[in-house]
Amino acid sequence: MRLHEIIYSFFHIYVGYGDIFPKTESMRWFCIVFIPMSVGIISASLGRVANIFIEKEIAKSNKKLIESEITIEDLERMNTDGDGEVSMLEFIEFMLKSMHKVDQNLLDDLHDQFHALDADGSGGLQKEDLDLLTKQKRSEQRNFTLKNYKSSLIKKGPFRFQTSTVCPGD
Ligand SMILES: [Ca+2]
Ligand SMILES: [Ca+2]
Repeated sequence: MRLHEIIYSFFHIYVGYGDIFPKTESMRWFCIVFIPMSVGIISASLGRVANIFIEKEIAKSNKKLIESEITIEDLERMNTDGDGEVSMLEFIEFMLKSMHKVDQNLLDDLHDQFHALDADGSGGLQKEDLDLLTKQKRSEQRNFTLKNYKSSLIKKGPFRFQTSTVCPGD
């Protein structure tokens, strides 16, 4: 493998007209390994460079958002439950959405998960919620077992008593 062949392989990748191509067996094998590898490395490098610019822009935009003054309209938009004030949770959710760190679907899913865990509906998660959920789960399992037992009895058909064909007077 000669130096000019290695240089040709670069032209082969980046120009690719086919007028320059590897002639020796060893150079062909080198190209088989080198071409896919170099395409992968260059793609990854370009991706990283692009990410650096994107991250810089996002950081700049987030800094601008944090430093910006909050208006009455912002407060009204943040106050999602309409109780007249912005809670810390409402503020954080609003800022995360504005920074494109979360979307509304993810927030909705998290709200649903919280409400499902808050079994007593107190608005907070306590040990009592977990106890209540465990009891509900056991009760559901018991009902499920009972329902299965009933349906298995129904499938077997009506229950019949054995009646004697012999009359009592005989
Ligand atoms: Ca509120
Ligand atoms: Ca609770």
